[in-house]
Amino acid sequence: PPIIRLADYRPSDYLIDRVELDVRLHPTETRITATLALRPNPKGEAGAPLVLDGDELTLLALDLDGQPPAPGAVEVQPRALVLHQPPRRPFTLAIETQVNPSANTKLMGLYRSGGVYCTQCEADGFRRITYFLDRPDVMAVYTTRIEADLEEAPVLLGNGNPGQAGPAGEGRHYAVWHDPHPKPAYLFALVGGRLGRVATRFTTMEGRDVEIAVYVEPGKEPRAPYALDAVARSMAWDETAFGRPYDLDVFNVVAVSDFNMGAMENKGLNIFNDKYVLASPDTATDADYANIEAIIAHEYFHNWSGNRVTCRDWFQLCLKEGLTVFRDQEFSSDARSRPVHRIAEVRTLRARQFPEDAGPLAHPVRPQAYREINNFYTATVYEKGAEIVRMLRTLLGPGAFRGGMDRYFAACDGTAATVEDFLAAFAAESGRDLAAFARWYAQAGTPTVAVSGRHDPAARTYTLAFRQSLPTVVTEAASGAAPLPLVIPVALGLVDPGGGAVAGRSDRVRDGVFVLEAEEDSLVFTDVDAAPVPSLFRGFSAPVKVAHALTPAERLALLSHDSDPFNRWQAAQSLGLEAILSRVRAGAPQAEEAGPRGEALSRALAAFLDAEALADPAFAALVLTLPGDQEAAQEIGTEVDPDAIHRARQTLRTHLGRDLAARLAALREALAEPPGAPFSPDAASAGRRALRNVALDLLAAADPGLGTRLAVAQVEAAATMTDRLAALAVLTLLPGEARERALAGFAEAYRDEPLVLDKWFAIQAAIPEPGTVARVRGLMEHPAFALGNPNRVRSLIGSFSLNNPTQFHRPDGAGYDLVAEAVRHLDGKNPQVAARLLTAFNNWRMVEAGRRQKAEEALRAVAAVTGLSPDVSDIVGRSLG
Ligand code: DPP
Ligand code: ZN
Repeated sequence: PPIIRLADYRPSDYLIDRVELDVRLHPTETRITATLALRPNPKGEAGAPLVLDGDELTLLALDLDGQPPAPGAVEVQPRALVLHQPPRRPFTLAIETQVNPSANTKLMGLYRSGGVYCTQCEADGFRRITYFLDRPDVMAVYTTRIEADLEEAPVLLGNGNPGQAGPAGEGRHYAVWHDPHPKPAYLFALVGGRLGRVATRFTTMEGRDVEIAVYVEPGKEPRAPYALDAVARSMAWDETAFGRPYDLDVFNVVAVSDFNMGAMENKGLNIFNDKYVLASPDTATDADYANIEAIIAHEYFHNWSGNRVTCRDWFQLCLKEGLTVFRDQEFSSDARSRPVHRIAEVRTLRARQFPEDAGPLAHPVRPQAYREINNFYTATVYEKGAEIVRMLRTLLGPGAFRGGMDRYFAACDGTAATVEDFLAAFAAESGRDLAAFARWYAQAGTPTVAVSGRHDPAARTYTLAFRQSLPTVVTEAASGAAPLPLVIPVALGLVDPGGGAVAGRSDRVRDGVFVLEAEEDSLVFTDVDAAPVPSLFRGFSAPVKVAHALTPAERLALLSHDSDPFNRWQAAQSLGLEAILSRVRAGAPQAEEAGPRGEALSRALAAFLDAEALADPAFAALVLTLPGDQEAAQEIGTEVDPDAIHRARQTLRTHLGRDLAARLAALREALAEPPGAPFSPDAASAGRRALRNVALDLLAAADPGLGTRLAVAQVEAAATMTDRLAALAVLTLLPGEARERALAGFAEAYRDEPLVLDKWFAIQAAIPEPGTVARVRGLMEHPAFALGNPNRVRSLIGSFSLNNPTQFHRPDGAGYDLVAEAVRHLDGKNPQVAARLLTAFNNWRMVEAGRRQKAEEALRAVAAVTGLSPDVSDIVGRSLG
């Protein structure tokens, strides 16, 4: 596919003010009449041909101002409809197209999922419904008439507010929807089908009475109230936190079972992957509840950050996604525990965004070029994009940040905006020059900040020296230019190793934040009597790697005495990571010893558990969880041996499990749920379950016999899916008959629950044993598996490639071959999901030479396939590039 560059952006030559759609739904022959009110764009080129985007459309009829266009004036191309010499005044085009929703396996445009008609138009699916100027800076007011067979599709939903509805003859009926807010085509949606419904009402701060409804597969209504309530809570929160009210009379959410993404923020009609709507204690884990809440909030918040203010072009994707992730993170932090949520955010960033930023798919938060925009819905755009907004708030303070947000919404409401527009609002509000800060959007790669501290007892000063170093990232999507220093907010404090108070002061630290703007800088604290331990990047105040050599004793001081919960957790993580790395670097497996860092960690965790495990179980569960294999691999960076990392981490787990056994067993007792206790998905209850299950996991690592007995008992007696699945996951690490029996029993119990079987697929795919490749191949033949369903594919193949480093990176290449083969099969059906799967190869250059060669062979085999989709060919090209 050709490359598209930000620098080449030009306004559209034509604009569309109004769209009237008449959609006659039919399983294989859906007909769409689009009546478009067009006019030349004063900012475009006068007299240019009108080029409407189209993809896999059958054109049935075309009228220009009520007449067939002159012969030769129209050209139908494979991916466009061209009108030569269009009128130089406003004009109307009426276009009739036909599509086949049942054959649409790409799940872009109009398709059928479990018999329900639905749409997905972001980024460029609307052109698969009708010919259109399918770009986000063309915004129109839509009126949609939907007609369908009454039996097949009694529910008909569109964007905006409902209008007329009624019978349409021959067993058919219709409904009209009108959306008064101008929007880009990617926010268009319609739904038709047989659906169950739950509903509630919400009155906005402006007094608008809104009906909120969640539509699900009939019979699944009892699993919808949690999502419904999350919508109402999101509406209330956006009013309080950002002053943003809802702006239509209805807000509809529809759950479908075949969906490429998590969910989609179509105006007034959010369409969701049912995985992120349906919840019951017996089918959804605590993590599912948290995700549902977060994604409902995310899509709802897009109504302002994305819909009312949309993006000028797809390079600005972070403008809506990074900002909206930040907003949903804040919502979840308010609804749950802020420190615990912050740790979860950072774990995601490190597990997904840091590796992306370190490999061939690295790109700036605002990429400079792309070939396939669907491949840029990435951890960098979303998660690093959110971190940039968070840094802006840290730098400006909450007052100026909120003021800047208000200005942004006021200035850009109803427009298609840019990152520059966003920053301009904060610059105007705060009076600050944000030009250097803007580099965060343009420079790819994870910065490293090296820090060293020096205490001068005579002068009673403590000096911290900082140095930032930035990788030069040369990829297609990045500029490749030498990086310039970033503006890095460093939230920090000094901690007394004994737990006392430190009096030190520096006038360059404001509200606990020092701003590092130059490549090198240093900071002097006065009145410091004894050498303190610096607590740096509190709350993870910037998305950087910190190079700061601390002794185990200093890390322990932070774990025990820091006032910042994030850095307390970080201290335990760092100790764990150093313990893993020192074992890996030592090479020989040194029997079962944990090494000095492992010993230190054990002692620290014992003290921690004694002092406060029960005070905040969710936090304690995170402190007890070692950094993952992938994080250790990132730290090593080159010639990685995934087996060595895995062994080192397992040994450390075993060691911790042994040292802490009595405490862990006592915790399980103390946290046991009384029989018959009512279920609550709230953060406190989830935290107790999490700590109980982390305890089980470590106990099982230390004593497989005991672990098997406890886990089998828990699988059988569990009152929640959280407990049942956690025990089953523990069992998957303990080879033997008990495991296979438990897996078979689980499959039998949930045979009619595809979303639960997804969890069953996922944990089996993650089993770190050589038999797993064959197991996964076997599961691909399971009746519940379907290559056409993205959730199934992600659960089985995605989990294998992302959660099973030793088997994906098998030395014989069988893991790579499995994934590459799945990508090839899937590409003909669903290129977007195929391309996403292939990104698992992102860090292939990091592994040792033997594996590297196998990975390259697998990638080259994909690249050699003729007729690859643009999606997969883009990923494979950049991965090998
Ligand atoms: N539906 C995706 C999201 O909300 C893309 N907009 O992030
Ligand atoms: Zn989003």
